[in-house]
Formats: sequence, structure tokens, C-alpha cells
Amino acid sequence: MKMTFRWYGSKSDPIPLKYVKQIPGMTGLMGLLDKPAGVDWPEDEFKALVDEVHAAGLELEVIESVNVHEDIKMGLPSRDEYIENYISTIKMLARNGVKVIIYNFMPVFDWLRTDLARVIPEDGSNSLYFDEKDLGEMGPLEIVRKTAEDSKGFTLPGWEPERLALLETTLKQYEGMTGDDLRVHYKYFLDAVIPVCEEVGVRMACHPDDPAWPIFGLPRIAHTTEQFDKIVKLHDSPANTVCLCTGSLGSNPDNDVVAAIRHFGELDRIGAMHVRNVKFLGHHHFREASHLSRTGDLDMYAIMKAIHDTCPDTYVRPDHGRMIWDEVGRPGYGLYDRALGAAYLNGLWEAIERA
Ligand code: DNO
Repeated sequence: MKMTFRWYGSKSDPIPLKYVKQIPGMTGLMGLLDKPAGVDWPEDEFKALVDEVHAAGLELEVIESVNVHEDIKMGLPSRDEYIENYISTIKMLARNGVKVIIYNFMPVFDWLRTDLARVIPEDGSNSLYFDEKDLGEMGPLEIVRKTAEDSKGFTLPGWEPERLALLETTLKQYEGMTGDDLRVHYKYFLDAVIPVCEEVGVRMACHPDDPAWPIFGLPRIAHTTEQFDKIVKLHDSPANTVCLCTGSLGSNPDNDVVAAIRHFGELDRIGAMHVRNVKFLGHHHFREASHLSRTGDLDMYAIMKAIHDTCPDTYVRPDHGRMIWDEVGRPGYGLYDRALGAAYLNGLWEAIERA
């Protein structure tokens, strides 16, 4: 298991790389370049990032949020140009040492919350929160406006302003599209990119829909084990894998996260893991908890044990943390609680290995 940390780059992340390196057991980053979906990532910029990360004594073998352009998801004729750019980006990342690319295939929204800083009454910290009831009152445009307002000036992963500017048009274009239609478009994309990945030694890892159910009537096809079974078979290859995010899949108590890890781990189809805990508050209603099992509803020991038993060499990152100790930072991506999360997950790992 390689413990890694999501980092947004020195221009946009208030956390110095030196602090990341000082977290015990941290081996590298799940990094990103803040680029709009569909562009061919510039190699000079990426190389500069690699050099900076290496200079801090960290690895950069996993890249997140190489976002898939909506035209690809909608199956429009213009998709071929965006797929070409995607392929060129895959080759460039491979040339520069990247082994895993995390992406998602969610229409329009990446992840969604109704509150980015809900106070946890027990201890006064705050975390990301979702209540479908609030969403009903808000509607898609309103939620986008509120999320931007609540982000404290930080760019949020998957909420690129240029994509969301077209929100109304995009939502209309998806009207009437079924999950099966979306899967056909997904297969077209995978058939184009996976052979390239095989050639250059990169694995694509699909992140689950977050939260793990349909929203705003949009087709969503990546939030159950059965759906991921279909995804890994759309183009059957060891390069077509899952980024198993425990908090996203686990936002729906019907999903057995531990069984899902064991299932895809045994198939060798886990490219990376995002590990965090959630606290269920009712139907389609949850908040994010600290990583410690007893503060939420997921069993972190069983999760780490499943990783240990079925995909022990995978990349793991402590996913979203709460905001604690008055830290001011990007919602979900502060330093303190994610560092505590990494230390705790490393502790579980050590105990599992010793037992
Ligand atoms: C949210 C992240 C996601 C994830 C993307 C991958 O906090 O986990 O933005 O990186 O869905 O494309």
C-alpha cells in the first residue's frame, strides 16, 4: 500500500509540500493540474509539477481529475477531438512517470453536497454534508451558486467554472438519455483510450458517483457493485480499473463497501483507493466523519483488511477530512484532519501486517 495525499499545486493549495512530506509514512501525491475538461495537458507545466514534487521527496504516480469532456459523455460528434486530447494527455503523463489516472464518468456534476461546512455538534468541527431534502428545494443552478459561494474562494475539484457556465444547456442536452445510452458512450471512450493505456503502462481508475444515487434525473451508472461490474467489462482489460472511494460508494448504506473492495481487488481491478468515513443521518442524508471507525458508519479496519488481503500494492489516500483546529482551507481538503486520517490508516495497516 502506498499512502498518498491529494494536493492542488503550489499556486492553489495553501498546504506546503514540506508539510505533506512530514506526515508519517507519506510516499507521494495524488496530484492534478487545474485544467478544463477536454484540453491536452501541456507537458512543460506537468514536468514542472513533477520536479517540484520530487524535490520535496515525494512521488507523483497518481493523477486525479483528468476530466472527461461532456461531449464524450453525451456521445456528440465533437467527442473524437476531445478523445484525441485525452489520449495525448495519457501518453504525456506516462512519459513522466504516472501509473494511474483517476477520472469519473458522471454527467455534469462531479461530487455534490448541500453544505460544505456543516458543524458537527459533538465537537464543533465541520465537514461536508448532504441532505436530499435541501437539494429538492434548491435545484441544480441554485446548488452550483451556493457551492461556489461556500468554497471560500478555493477552486473545487470537478467544479470548473467554464463547465458550469453552460449548466442550463448541458442539463437540457442530457434530457431523455438513459443509463444504457451513457454506457454506450462510455464504451466508445474506453475502446479508444484503454489500448493506449495498455501500451504505455497506465491504468485508468473510475471514481464512483458521489453521492451514490441518481440526482436531478441525470443518468448515473457508477454507484453500485453491479454497475462497476458492467464498467470493467465494457472494455475488459487490467488497465480498466476502479478508484474505489469508500465515502462515495458508502454514502448509500445499501452498498457493502468491504465486499466491493474484496470483489474488485480479487479481480485485480482496483487502481487506487480513496478512504474516508461517513455518518448516516437518514435517507439520502449524511455527513462526512473523521476517519476513525466509531465516529461514522464504515468499518475502517475491515476496509484496510480487505485492501491488505486483495490489493496490497494499491495507492491509498485519506480522503476528505473535517475542518478542525480553526484551519482555513479548501472544504474537505485541509491538512490537519487528513494527516490524522493518514496516521490512523497507517496504524491500522501496521496492526494488520503484524497480526
Ligand atoms: C472529490 C474527489 C473527486 C475525484 C474525481 C475524479 O473530492 O474525490 O473530485 O477526484 O471524481 O475524477
